[in-house]
Amino acid sequence: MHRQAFVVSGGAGVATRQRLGMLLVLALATTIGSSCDLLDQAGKGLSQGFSSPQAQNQAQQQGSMPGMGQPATQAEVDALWKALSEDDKALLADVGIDKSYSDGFVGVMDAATIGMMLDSQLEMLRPLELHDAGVKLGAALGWKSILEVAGSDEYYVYPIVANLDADPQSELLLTQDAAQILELDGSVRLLEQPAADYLITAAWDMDHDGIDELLAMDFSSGSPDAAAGADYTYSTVVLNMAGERLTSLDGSSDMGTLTDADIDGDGFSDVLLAGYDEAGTPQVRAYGKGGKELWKGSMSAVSSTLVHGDIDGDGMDELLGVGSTGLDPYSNNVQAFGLKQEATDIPGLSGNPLASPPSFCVAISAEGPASILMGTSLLNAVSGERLKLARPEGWQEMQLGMGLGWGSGHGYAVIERNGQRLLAARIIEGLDEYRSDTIGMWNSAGELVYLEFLGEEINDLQAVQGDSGDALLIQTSSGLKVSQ
Ligand SMILES: [Ca+2]
Ligand SMILES: [Ca+2]
Ligand SMILES: [Ca+2]
Repeated sequence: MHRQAFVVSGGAGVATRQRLGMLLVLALATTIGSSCDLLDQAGKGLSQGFSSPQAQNQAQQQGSMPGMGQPATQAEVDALWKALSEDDKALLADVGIDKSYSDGFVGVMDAATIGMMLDSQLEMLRPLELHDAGVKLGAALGWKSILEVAGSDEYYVYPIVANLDADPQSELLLTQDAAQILELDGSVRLLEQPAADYLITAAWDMDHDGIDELLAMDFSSGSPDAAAGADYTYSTVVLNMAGERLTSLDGSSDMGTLTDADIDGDGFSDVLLAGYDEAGTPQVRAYGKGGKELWKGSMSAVSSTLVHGDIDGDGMDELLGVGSTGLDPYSNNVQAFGLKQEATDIPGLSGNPLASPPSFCVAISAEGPASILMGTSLLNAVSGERLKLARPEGWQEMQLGMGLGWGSGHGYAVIERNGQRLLAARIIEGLDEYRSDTIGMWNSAGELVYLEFLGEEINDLQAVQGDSGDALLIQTSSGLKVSQ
């Protein structure tokens, strides 16, 4: 596993390496499937590249689909390389791509695909023009840097927001080779090391004493499981802070773990494991106090973020998903699932072919149900009414993006500030852009009440409990910062 380096970050090369890293993620994502959640929601950085319409048109005009055409000749590769500007060649050289590297594709791949690869590399490598930094609307939050990272180490910071001790402030659990606890003041201590066969994946207060226990994958439990499409599945165990095993949970977590849904409405968060049953069918299981199984649903989660919230106002959270018969998560069969209410249609969403996939549930009003964030609108699932979130002045289009980091946040949070509940999100100007340097906040009327251009790109954003109430945690290319 990668070793994390807690050192001061080193200057200008960082942004370039970040986008190169994103490119690798992009290449992986496009291999897996061009309609996955990340691609739809993360903007240009992930939606362009091998699968972009322009790229495909280009490929079709030349009579070949990517990777499917006649292998390129030396003359074709020479021409591609000759067409590059000297600046572009220098950018490529920085990441080890030179003429001889391109020559390696002669006879291997068609010219259109090689051209697209170079183009998408360059797209990532060219410097981003960020907005002029500053707070444009609302009283400045102010940011305290609590962790600085160097280079590609940003991709390995995986902060799990938890409460691991007696004080009410959040701690961040950083799990790499060794688990470390990062306090919001920036101090770090080591977690008492659980057995080496465990990988901590989440924190959850199983016994309702206000202090989280730890969820971990038990690698010693691995078993061949061809039906699930994976080589191995691992059981999920609950550990105390001393690393001792308290119990194990039956469900698998291959498709995600959620620890902030209250499925039974008892006021405490339950844990949801989204994975597969023995027959390979997508399944979600919910566990409450003491690890007792509360609910089991055969469904495919609609997205990797496991969208959930009390959308009907009955005090119990629903999970938004597609029934197990819905093979395509975007088949617009999104329904609400939950305790005693499996597969309930959502007005304005279920069966609506024009509806955006749900990305987050927002409990922003003092009363009533949580709204569902779809695109840049909030859907009231009871009335079917949609509320459009206001755009920053002068912006023609806006995307609310899920986090690009490998962290557990989603690029959204609901926080209380000056007695008002607000939706906070990482936002991107335009539909074809990916510069993620902006934070916006909206009130329950959909009015934009805060706008800040951070001066660097934001990978992820989530809520934490700070010294004086709710705060925002952001993950940028240089590390972690907390609002003051
Ligand atoms: Ca506890
Ligand atoms: Ca509960
Ligand atoms: Ca409910």
